[in-house]
Amino acid sequence: MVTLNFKTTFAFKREVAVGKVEQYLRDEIKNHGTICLPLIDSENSIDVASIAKTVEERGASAILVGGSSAIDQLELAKLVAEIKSTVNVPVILFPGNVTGVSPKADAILFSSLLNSENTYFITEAQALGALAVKKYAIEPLPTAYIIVGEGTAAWFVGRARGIPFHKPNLAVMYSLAAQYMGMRFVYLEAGSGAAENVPPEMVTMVRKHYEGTIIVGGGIKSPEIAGQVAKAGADIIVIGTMIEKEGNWQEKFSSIVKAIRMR
Ligand code: 1GP
Repeated sequence: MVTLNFKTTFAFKREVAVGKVEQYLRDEIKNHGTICLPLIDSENSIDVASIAKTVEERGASAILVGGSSAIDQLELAKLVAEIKSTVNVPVILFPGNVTGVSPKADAILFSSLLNSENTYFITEAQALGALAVKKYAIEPLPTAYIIVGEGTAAWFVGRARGIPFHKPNLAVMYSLAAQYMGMRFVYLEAGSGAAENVPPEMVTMVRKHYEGTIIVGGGIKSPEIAGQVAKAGADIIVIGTMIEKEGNWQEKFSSIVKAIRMR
């Protein structure tokens, strides 16, 4: 009887390994080549409902909500609910800490900051947040978060030993390790508002070796750069600061979506 129980458990686990949101993202990537996920920072954004509606109309495949310094959980819950009631695309949490878990979201980038020097950001925050993710039935997307470069909030808060921009082989090593640990997403992060984006050459190298979904973000503001990063092999491009800071961001957002779609 015990053996049977184990078998049942394992079979069940295999079935739920890829959830609805992950499957949806895979389909979107298959249909479009590279997709765009705008990031709405819960601390900085005003008029989130209208931003969410606009990005959805202009081709966002899902919406990320979070930020490395987000600490107000009530505010975050309100924001997620507001976005959920406005758009049909999935709302995915992008937490910088345990405070980034919020009940109404569809999924969460359940991330380990692999190149942090502090174990809190590699396994401890994850352990502290895991039960809440389960309780709220948020789909976890197993993600290796890898910080490239230095000087950004994510780098500072996460105590990262940033991968030098000209050392793509280090990014490959971390990405392969992520794959061997079962992480189906790698997020190459230059940091929000970074002066320099993750170099396309680094993305190309990671693409050559890593078999999961590659997310690239930080400092991507123009269709040209977004197009280069997509062509290099990114599956998902994240755009945050451009939406927050640029006056005519709507047109630019559409151009970015157009530039990265290869199918
Ligand atoms: C930050 O990668 C995201 O975590 C987005 O970066 O704000 O620079 O677009 P930007």
